[in-house]
Amino acid sequence: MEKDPVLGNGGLGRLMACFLDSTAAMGFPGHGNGIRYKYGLFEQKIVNNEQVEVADNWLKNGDYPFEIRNKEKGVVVKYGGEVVTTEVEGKTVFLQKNYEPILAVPYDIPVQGFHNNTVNSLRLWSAEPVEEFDLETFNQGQFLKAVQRKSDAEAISQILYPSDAGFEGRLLRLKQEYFFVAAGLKRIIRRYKKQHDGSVEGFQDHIIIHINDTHPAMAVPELMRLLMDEEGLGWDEAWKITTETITFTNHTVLPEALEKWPIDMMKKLLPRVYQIIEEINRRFLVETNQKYPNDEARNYSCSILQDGDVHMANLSIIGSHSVNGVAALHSKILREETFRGFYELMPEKFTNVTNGVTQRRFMFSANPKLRTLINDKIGTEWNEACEMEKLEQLVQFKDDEDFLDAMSAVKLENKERLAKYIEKTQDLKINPNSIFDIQVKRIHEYKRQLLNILHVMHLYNSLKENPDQEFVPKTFIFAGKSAPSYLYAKEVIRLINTVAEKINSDPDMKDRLNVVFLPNFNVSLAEIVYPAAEISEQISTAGKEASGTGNMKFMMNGAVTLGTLDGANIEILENVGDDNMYTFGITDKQVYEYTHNGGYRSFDYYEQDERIRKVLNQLIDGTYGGQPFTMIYDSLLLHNDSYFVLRDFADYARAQEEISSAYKDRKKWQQMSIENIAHSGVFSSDRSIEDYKNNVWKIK
Ligand code: 8GP
Repeated sequence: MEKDPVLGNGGLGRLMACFLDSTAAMGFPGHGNGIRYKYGLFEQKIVNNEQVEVADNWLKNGDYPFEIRNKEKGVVVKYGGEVVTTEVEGKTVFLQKNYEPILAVPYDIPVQGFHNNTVNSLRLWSAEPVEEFDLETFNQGQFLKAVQRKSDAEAISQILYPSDAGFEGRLLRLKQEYFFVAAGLKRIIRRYKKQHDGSVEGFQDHIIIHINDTHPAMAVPELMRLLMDEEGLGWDEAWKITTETITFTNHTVLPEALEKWPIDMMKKLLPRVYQIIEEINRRFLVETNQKYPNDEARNYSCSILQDGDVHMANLSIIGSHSVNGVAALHSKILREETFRGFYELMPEKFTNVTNGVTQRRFMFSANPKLRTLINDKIGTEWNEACEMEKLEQLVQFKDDEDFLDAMSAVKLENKERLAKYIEKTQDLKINPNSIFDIQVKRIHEYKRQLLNILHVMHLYNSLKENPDQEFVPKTFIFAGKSAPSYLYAKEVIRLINTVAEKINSDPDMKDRLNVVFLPNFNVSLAEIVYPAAEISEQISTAGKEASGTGNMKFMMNGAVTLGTLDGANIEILENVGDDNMYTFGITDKQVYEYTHNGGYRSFDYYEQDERIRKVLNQLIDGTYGGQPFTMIYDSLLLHNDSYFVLRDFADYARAQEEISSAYKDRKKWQQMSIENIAHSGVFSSDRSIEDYKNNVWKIK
């Protein structure tokens, strides 16, 4: 009954929820650390076809039923002030003075395993003033100032920044990042010492701290600080423990998402941490320049400090012993492009762990009828023991007509469930016998929802021009949020909803072509969306989507992927074969070539392809009424279409046509669906966690 806690933006946060689930299911002691945001990601409403953001007051009833507040485990986090050094027994000691103390209070949410006795935890930190009211200030009659302190403290865990793939360079964000890192590390060390006679010796043999993207990258200097300033270790000892403890995953290659903080900001907010960063960098550069004196330029490209900024990915790589991407192609791009300089210096650090998702939520729980049907056929072991690779046995029933019919019937029921939801929430009746073609994910130019909707506009044109054509009915379903400040993505949402309004109200389109935008995509909605899908749209510009995880959720529910050769789509293709997936579009190499050496002219595609010309003109000629979509039109023509939407349009339309004709052969379609389910086992997050265990964390 409770609201979904929406404490992340998209795939990055959801992946961690899956990983916590798998870690517990496999019986490993793995715990999460994060922030108990008072307001999670905004709730999305659609008003006049546009996204409107409403505050997500998920704690409005006071608390979350599954959390346990542990005030006695609170930790003080220190901001600002200055560092003073003194000599104590011949040793230099660093002290932070005149700082602002904030109390971090943990709320623990149990993470249960599956049919085992493991209960791990997700620890979310909430910021509070060290004292409710600063008595001294209060007694002096400065009531407002006292209250101000309280709200300044609470501001730290007030709200989740809503940008999925952009860097938020604000002071409050930097405070947030340090907040949960400092508090989390302090508790880990305290607990370790309690279990090891008050000493940190051997820490790295028992503890792994995994940096999930760079938001917790401050773990590197902060662990150094704790080990040196609070535990009295020397630099070399502390560095050995730190680097042997920390591992790092990168989740994106988009340059605008790579975090870099102004040195001045960092220095002021975290003076001691910044000193340590400087020293880490100095030593790194000395060492690499000595080892590779002829490669100074390359060595400098790996510097943590560049042009007045602290580069958090560089800090994470230098401070950890393992660096991985989240799908084979992504890890390759990290080695060859994004972190090439580092790869040349330390190739042994780099590895890949392809993402996965928890089948327990996205299949067992979301699609119980499918689970039961499969149990009847291959027994319950795959399900009870979570051995997803056993699903491969399904392939032998590919010609079992009764089984195919039963699978079809389950899919239809799931489609009807979604259709009912749409009717209830949008007062729109859609045809449950149409192809459910679904794209759900954050709205971003590189994910190319635009390509999808431009193609829908083309289908509409074609049906209007030639109403008697044979046409396999299709329902295109979209969902996803845009960052509130990402105006372009918001225009794409407006376009989708505007096109939907026009098509859905055209009686000629009834039961033939419909478009739906489902507001406020979240896990609860996802649970009824994935099981109902027949086509999974994974159409990002090649090289841009690190992995994608929705692609896996669709696949295990029997949807067929329509995708570019990007992220984990490539591995889906390797597993199902090209008879069971529709691929299209240019490759990451071609994208690289165009981006670095030119040769692409979007206008050529506008001139030469009548379908494109027509839909682009309709963006601005009033066909869809209201405000013209000038920003989109200009980006595609004037600014040469950075994400190659027009370049891939014809091939995408070709793939869509193939899908329509394949759908007519219901048996063949059902067989494709079974092949997808049967080969989805490797995309379980249990497999990802197994890979982390063996190749990254190296734990027994
Ligand atoms: C996302 C990737 O975009 C997605 O392909 C991948 O499946 C997911 O991570 C899980 O690995 N990355 C991010 O959301 C991301 O890097 N966000 C940070 C920049 C804010």
